[in-house]
Amino acid sequence: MIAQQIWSLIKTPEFRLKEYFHRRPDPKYNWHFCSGEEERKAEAGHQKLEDDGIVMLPAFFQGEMLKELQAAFDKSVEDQWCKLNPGSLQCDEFFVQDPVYLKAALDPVLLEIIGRYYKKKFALGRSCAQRLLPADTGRYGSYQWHHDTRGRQLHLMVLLRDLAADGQRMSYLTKSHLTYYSYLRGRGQGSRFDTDLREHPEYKDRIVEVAGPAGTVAIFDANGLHSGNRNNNGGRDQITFCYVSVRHWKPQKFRRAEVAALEEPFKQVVTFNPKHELVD
Ligand SMILES: O=C(O)CCC(=O)C(=O)O
Ligand SMILES: [Fe+2]
Repeated sequence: MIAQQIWSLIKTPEFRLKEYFHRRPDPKYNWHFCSGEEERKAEAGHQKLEDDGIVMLPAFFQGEMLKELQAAFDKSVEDQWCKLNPGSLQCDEFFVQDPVYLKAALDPVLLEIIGRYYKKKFALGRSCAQRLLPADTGRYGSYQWHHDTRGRQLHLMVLLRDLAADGQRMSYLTKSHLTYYSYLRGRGQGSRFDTDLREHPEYKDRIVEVAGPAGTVAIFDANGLHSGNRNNNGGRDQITFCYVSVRHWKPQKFRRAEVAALEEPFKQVVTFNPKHELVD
């Protein structure tokens, strides 16, 4: 433990410096994804995200778009049992399965909020479609209070079915996105914060539940503390898009023709990921 603490003392300034540069806006970046009424909606959403580390957009996707997302999702997760997470189905490579996923991930209002937050280039760095079935209550993996140890990074969660505030929702501690945790607290067990939350019952008033009607969107900075919840109160159908601006890229496959049809700066939200792959 002493060795780890010494290592943390050495490493923390280096990581803080990296994070300082990561957070610096790029004055040349042009992130304008929409205008008029849409831009005003995005402006309000961005302000909330900046203040709280999370913005909830209830029933953001509706009508045909929501139905298409639900139908594509049902197919993507079918039989995709996840070994790491009991009682769940998961699919990580869905952009090639149905164009509706890229349409949702590149929604102009959502990208405008994200662009205003990063103020520099970003792209889809990881994505996941996940169905949680009712399960025993348990605290493990992402179902404990944690931050994602990637510094400032935005995740966008789309709820595809109604989700109750005491169901298998994700909880987020507002205003915790501004804290920069030491190297030690960003590693392994150290990055789990269940004890901190137990020791501070007053934090309860700051918790936002990612719940609501089907089509609800939450955008949150995964540097802030958040926790999934497993329980028996219904399931959860959700798509998560992670928008990355530095380092934490995962390979992502997209349809060449769909990407070719995109205009800047939308195209960049695919191609700025150095690990993106275009397939026919
Ligand atoms: O699915 C959840 O409830 C947790 C999600 C999470 O930890 C994340 O997106 O970083
Ligand atoms: Fe997380």
